[in-house]
Amino acid sequence: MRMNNVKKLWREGKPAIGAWLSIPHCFSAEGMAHTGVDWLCVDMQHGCIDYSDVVPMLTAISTTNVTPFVRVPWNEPAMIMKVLDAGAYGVIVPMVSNREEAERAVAACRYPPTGMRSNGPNRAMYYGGPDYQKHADREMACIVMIETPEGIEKMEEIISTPGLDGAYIGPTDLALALGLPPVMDNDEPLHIATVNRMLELCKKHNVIAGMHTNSSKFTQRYIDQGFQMVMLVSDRGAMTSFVKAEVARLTGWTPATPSAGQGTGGY
Ligand code: 3PY
Ligand code: MG
Repeated sequence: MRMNNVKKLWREGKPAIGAWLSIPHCFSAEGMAHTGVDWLCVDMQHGCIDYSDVVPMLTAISTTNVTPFVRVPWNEPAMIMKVLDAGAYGVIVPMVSNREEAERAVAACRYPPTGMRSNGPNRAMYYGGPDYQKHADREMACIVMIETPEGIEKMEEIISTPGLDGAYIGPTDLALALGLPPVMDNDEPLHIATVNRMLELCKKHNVIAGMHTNSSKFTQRYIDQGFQMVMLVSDRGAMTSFVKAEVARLTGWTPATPSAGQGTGGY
């Protein structure tokens, strides 16, 4: 079976840097797969992406060695199993708040007798290989997001869930859960303290710590701290921030349409 290159990096104690896909197209996914990142995440939660977009996007990513993840819209076993069957090598499950919810996510990623994943790896077998079912439990990464008030309170019971590969922070939901404005690259002392507490618990329980950022500055900070799954930039954020910056450089011209919205945010 094809190895999960990101899990290999983690086993070697190394970080894996990723990018986020919010645009529902195989062409942008393929382009992002050629940028040098270790992993890409197709975002079904906040990206403009449905299941029928996910399949060609995973196919495009599989033209490279980049490891494909999908963030599912919610902690629903049916969708977790469907994206794994389509060839995702890991799932990121949002807003997991307690041990029971974390166990549900893990079980959806593992075949019986360990879990409850149903058999039917249709595209996954072309991508992974004919012995897919034999090794899938070892290669699939199950990552849960900690970003709700209950999840913050019950961080340790989530992180210590048997079979879990990692816990990933959504910084803006985490900020909201802490009563702060939803800022991505966040320097609020309470935010920093909560992030640090999660990192320590991940180290204690031997699971990888993941973090979402919006800049190389914050990506570097979290890698240096010991986070092993760090998200650098989204397709939408990269595209719009680049064009916005280039527009701002022009002189002798006034834009008829002022730029709207956030240029860089990568949810
Ligand atoms: C958050 O910031 O809450 C996220 O989930 C990032 O995608
Ligand atoms: Mg979130």
